[in-house]
Amino acid sequence: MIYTITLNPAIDRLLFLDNELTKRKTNRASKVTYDIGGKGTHGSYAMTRLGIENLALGFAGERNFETFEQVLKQKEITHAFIQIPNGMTRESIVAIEPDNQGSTMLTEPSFFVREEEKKQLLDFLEEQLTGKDIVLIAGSLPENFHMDDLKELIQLAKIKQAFVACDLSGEALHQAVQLGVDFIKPNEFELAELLRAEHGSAVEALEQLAQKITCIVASKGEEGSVCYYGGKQYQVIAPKVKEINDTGAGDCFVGAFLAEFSNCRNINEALKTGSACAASKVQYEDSSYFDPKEAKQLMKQVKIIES
Ligand code: TA6
Repeated sequence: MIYTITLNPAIDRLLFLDNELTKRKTNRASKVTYDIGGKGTHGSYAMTRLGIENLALGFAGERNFETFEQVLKQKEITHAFIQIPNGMTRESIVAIEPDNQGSTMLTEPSFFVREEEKKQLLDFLEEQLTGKDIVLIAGSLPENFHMDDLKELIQLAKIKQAFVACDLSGEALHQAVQLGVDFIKPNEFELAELLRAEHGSAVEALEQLAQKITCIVASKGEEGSVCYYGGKQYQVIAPKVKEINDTGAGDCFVGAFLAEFSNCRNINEALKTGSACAASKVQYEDSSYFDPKEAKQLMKQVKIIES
C-alpha cells in the first residue's frame, strides 16, 4: 500500500484571467474551477490514475470538509483525513494568465493542529504501516505542527521499515535529510543548499548525502531532473510539450514515480513514468489532471543519460 500524507492540504481555486496579471489593477477572471490542492493529494491522484492502490491521509478542516471531500471524490481519491475541529482547509488561489503566460499562486494560512489530532495520525500509522508500504509526506506543515512532530512522524515510518518519501522544503526538508529517508525531491537551489551543509568537494558532498538518502531527484523544471540512486546519476530530459499550467507538475512527477517504483523498483522506468506524467500534466489547465495514455506515448520521448 502507498500512503500519502498531506498535513496541510488545500482546495485550489483556479482563476482564468482575461489578461496578464497586473498589480494595482482589477484583474478579471473569465472562468473559475476548483481542484484538489496540497502536494500529497496530488501524489494520490497520480497513483490512482495509474491504477496503484493508495490511501490519502492527513488533516482537513471540519468546517469545509464536505467541499474538500467533494473534490477528493471527483478525483476518485480514497482517503482517511482526520478532521480538525472547527478548522478550515485553506484555499490556494491560482491565477492563470491567457496564452500560456504562466500562473501565480496565493495560498491562505492553515488550520491549527491540536495534539489530539496529531496523536490520531500517529496511532493510525502505528496500526497500519508495514515494511511493504511506501509513505509519501508532501507539502507544507500546518500551524502548530512543529519539527519535533515531523521527526516523530518520520521516525515512526522508519521504525515500521516503510519506504519513506518526502517532498518537503525548507527546514522540513533538512529534518528529513538529518533523519535519513528513502526519497527527497529538492529543487536545484535546495539541493545546492543541502550539499553546502555537507563537507568536502561537490562530489564528496553528494556522496555523503547519497549515504543518507536512497534516492534523490533534483527537479529542474521544464528541463527535467537529475536523480542520484544506487551510486549512479541519471540525467532525465523531459519531453518538450506546450505548457498551459505547470501547477502541480512536480507533485504529479512524485506520485507517478512512486507508483511505478512501487510496481517494479526499476529506477529508469520510474523516472520515465514520472517525467512523462508531469509532461502530460502541464498541458492541462487544472492543478492535477494528466492523461495516462498520453503519458505512455510521452515516455518514448523521455531521455535518460546514466553515468
Ligand atoms: O504544487 C501544487 C500545490 O499542491 C497546489 O495544489 C497548492 O495547493 C500548493 O501546491 C500547496 O503547496 P504547499 O507547499 O503549501 O503544500
